[in-house]
Amino acid sequence: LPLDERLKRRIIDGERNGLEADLDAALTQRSALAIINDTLLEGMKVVGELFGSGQMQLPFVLQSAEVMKTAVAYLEPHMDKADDAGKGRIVLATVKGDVHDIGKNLVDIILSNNGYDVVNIGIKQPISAILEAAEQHGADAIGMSGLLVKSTVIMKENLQEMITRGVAERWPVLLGGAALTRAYVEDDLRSLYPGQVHYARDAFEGLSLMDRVMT
Ligand code: B1M
Repeated sequence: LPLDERLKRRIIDGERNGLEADLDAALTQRSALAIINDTLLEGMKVVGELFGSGQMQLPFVLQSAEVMKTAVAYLEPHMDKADDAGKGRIVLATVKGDVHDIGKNLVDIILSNNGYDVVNIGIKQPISAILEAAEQHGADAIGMSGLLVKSTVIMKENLQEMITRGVAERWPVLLGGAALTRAYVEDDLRSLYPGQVHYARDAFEGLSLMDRVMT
């Protein structure tokens, strides 16, 4: 198989033997980010389709996710880093009940490499823990990730809780994850939330939103 196909297959098959050598070879041709976006994420997309249609079982999805994580960790040091540190601080979490963190961790990498201080508090985080971290670390914004349809409901509840606690206008909120839609965030959630709430389709939109809310 050509290198690019082979790397994609490694994600789909959850095969990590020889992964580093293939990544090294790919790095001589393309940037780390291009490898992630154009190849590895394409592999994850196929995994999602196979799982969704019942052609792949959960343990294999987990293996694919592990190879994806290994690959991203291997590529991370090769990514471009901006010199402009200290642009602002964001608390990042996957919401309560949701374990998906590959997307959240990519957002962490992209923001960290572009001058933001990211406090990544992990998966399955209830709103109380998110707000506590935001308070404790003096965050400028809050980012919530969630991939399950259920998580989109949790995000709405989280915003409601922020209203109840009187902190809706304190932190701009960025939301992302595969089950969300722009319309849900920008129409439904915005209509009930007095503070800033933004939808990020991917990590780069997350970055441009952070640049926007920090100016
Ligand atoms: Co799960 N899973 N999973 N899974 N899984 C999905 C999400 C699913 C769509 C698969 C499917 O059915 N086709 C489906 C959800 C269905 C639904 O809710 N309607 C699903 C399911 C059902 C489940 C379980 C319930 C399965 C089960 O147990 N029976 C279970 C849930 C457990 C739980 O959370 N309580 C489960 C478990 C798992 C694994 C543990 C095996 C594994 C996760 C491993 C891990 O993350 N550590 C896993 C995986 C890998 C997937 C798929 C295949 C891939 C997800 C992924 O990493 N994509 C996924 C299929 C899919 O998404 N279509 C699926 C790559 C990643 C880079 O994309 O996270 O979307 P994503 O991030 C993007 C953007 O969304 C955005 O930026 C990123 C790109 O730049 N973004 C943000 C994300 N967060 C952001 C935050 C921001 C800004 C942008 O600012 C704050």
